[in-house]
Amino acid sequence: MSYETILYEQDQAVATITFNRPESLNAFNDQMIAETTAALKAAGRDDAVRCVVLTGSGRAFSAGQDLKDVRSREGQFSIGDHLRHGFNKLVKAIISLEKPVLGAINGVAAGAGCGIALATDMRIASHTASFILAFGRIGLVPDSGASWTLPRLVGYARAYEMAVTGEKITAEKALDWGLINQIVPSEQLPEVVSAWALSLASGPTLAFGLTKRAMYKGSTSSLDGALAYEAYLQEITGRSDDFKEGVLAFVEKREARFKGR
Ligand code: LHQ
Repeated sequence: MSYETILYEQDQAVATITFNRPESLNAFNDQMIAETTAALKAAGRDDAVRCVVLTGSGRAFSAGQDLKDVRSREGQFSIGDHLRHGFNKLVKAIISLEKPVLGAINGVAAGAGCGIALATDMRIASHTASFILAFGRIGLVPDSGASWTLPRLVGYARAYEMAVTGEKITAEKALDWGLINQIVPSEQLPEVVSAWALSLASGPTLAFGLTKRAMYKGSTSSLDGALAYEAYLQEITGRSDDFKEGVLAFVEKREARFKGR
């Protein structure tokens, strides 16, 4: 499939999706929302892909919704429908993708761009990255899942502070608050993200994918519910080739060679 607003590249078992509207700081128009969602689904269906990286071209990760586009459609546009048919599907495509999704946060992530960054499983940020919950600045509530992900990551008070101040959270503060996993100098971001992604892609992909499911479900269930769901999922991973290989590699005192199934 060919895309116009994103780049889709595959290196070994890692697919990288790059938002590619740098002139507007990778703001999302309808086409970029649809293409990103389609690319995530394609990566999900492709057994040769075992890790997905999301990043932006130029100096931003993404400045969120393309506000110039919104302005040009004033009066003919339902924001609720736009979310239901657009960003909500994109965010769900990240979260339901049963493979690790790494955010390579190369610059500012604002509004829906911040929501999308927070939907990734791990975030490696350049020292120039920042996070802005810009919605309140234009009279909106957080969307793209940010009202759900952000308080879980940083706690209610910090999440609410970010929402009502619209303040820019620097990479250092984001690390301190638990919004990101690591900061690297910007010139090293591609290399560090690639090392992470290749390492995740050589892991037991079935288990890594189901870990994501377990954690999301666990965050909204009772302890009993979580224990039952773990037992259910472990029955599945326990029958996998990767489990057999993992145990054998342990006994033989060597590195496991996982196939992802
Ligand atoms: C942009 C944008 C942008 C278009 C920079 N759009 N061009 C969902 C459903 C429906 C409706 C509404 O919203 C949503 C969800 C949301 O995402 S709401 C939040 C939308 N995003 C924002 O409010 C952030 C707007 N951008 C900014 O505040 C700044 O651009 C940041 C802080 C991200 C970066 O500031 P600077 O580094 O100073 O860059 P800049 O402002 O000079 O931007 C560079 C260019 O990018 C500029 O174009 P120009 O032609 O003047 O050079 C901007 O107009 C354009 N741009 N964000 N969201």
